[in-house]
Amino acid sequence: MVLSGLSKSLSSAMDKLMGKKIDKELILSLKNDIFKSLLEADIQFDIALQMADNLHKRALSEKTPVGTSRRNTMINIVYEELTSIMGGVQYPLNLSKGKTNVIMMIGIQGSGKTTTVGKLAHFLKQDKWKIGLVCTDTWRPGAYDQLKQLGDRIGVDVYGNPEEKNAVKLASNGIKQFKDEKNVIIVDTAGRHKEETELLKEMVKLQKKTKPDEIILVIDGTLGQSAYGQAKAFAKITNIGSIIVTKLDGTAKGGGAISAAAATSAPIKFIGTGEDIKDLEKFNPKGFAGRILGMGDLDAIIDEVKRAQIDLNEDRAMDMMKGNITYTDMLELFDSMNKMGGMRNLLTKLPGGISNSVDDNMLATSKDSMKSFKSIIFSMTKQERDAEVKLGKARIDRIARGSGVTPEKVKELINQKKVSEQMIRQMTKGKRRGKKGNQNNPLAGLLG
Ligand SMILES: Nc1nc2c(ncn2[C@@H]2O[C@H](COP(=O)(O)OP(=O)(O)OP(=O)(O)O)[C@@H](O)[C@H]2O)c(=O)[nH]1
Ligand SMILES: [Mg+2]
Repeated sequence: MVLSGLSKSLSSAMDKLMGKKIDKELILSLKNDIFKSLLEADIQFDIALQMADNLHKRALSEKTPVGTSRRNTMINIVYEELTSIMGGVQYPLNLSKGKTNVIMMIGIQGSGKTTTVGKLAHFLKQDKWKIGLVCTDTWRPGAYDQLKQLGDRIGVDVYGNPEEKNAVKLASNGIKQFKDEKNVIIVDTAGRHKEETELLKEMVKLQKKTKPDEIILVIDGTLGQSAYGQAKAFAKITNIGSIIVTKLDGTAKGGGAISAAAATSAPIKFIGTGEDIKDLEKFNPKGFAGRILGMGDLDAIIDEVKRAQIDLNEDRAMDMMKGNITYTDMLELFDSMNKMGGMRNLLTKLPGGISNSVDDNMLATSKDSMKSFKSIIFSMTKQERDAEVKLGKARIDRIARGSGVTPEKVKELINQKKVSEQMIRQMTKGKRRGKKGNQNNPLAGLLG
């Protein structure tokens, strides 16, 4: 598995959270363990430090939402921070239908450019793109033959001319040849040169001439920390749109190249995981972080924390239990009803088994009512939304005009807030006396 070392050391760091009280000391030791694991995987020092610090701060300050455990909240924080250093979200290639897209592949010698051109062509061909490959490498012996062989294997046309020694000419001739019949042209460039500055100059010229829609920097995943300087050098002179990290199969140093992406502010879009044409994977930071954390039940844990976060934190829950609901709470309620399978889910977050006292018929929600209620709440001032402010006739009329409803509808909402507060008070009182809450209470009012 890619980055298996990091995976192992992070998992054993997380194991320490099992069955222990998660206090300041444990959080500090988790932070230190994770920082060490990141450095061992060759993640760049500043990035590792930043992640460890963020993690530490969040672990100390973030409350555990009702409905999940402290341990799961910690796991979620580690997962989110790891995802963030991997680039956060997945980005697609910058290709448009109805035009000829030009991709230029750059990187130093042996990084895996030519192999990756073949892999990418194979990948895009499966998505029905018509592809042409252009060899502009005038330095590597047999460069054209290498690309031609790859093209033949996957059934893709290749342009090149081993006699021509001008890379820019090769690029423009190749693009000319393919521009009418192909919709993706991938330009392979040289990696070796007389010296590195000459190579970089050639890339600048090629970029000017070919005006690529996307420049992809190929970074060798086995490089470790030195990938950072290399990525920076290319980023300085060319407009890098994305990164492909190669050779992530069987290297413990992959973190170096992965964190090098930060030097270019371009996202990693693919990773190379073997020599075969099929060994190219779309890079999805969330999935990748998940695999590194390598916990079988990770998805379920993250899902549980997300659901709990959307709903209530402990303080709000306790306040609501006393029957203090704000209009902002009602907004959240409406949203969570939309997103997360409704009221029942929200009520299960309240302590005391309140949800058992609620009849399913009461939970049927009118979407129209909810929509009007939301726009009414949006027309209120922040203070009206968040604090106990009595709404007089003038304000009711103003809010009704602002939200395009009748004043009666505003009064309906005000009434429903009162009714819901009473209902919660009754239910919690009932619970405290060991009785069941009032079955006929007017929760249905709140729910439209
Ligand atoms: N294991 C593994 N090997 C790879 C991967 N990608 C490329 N290689 C190997 O790396 C070596 C160099 O690959 P090339 O594609 O020729 O590299 P290049 O960047 O085009 O090299 P130059 O044209 O000389 O600059 C080859 O032996 C490839 O098989 C990968 O993802 N995994
Ligand atoms: Mg090559």
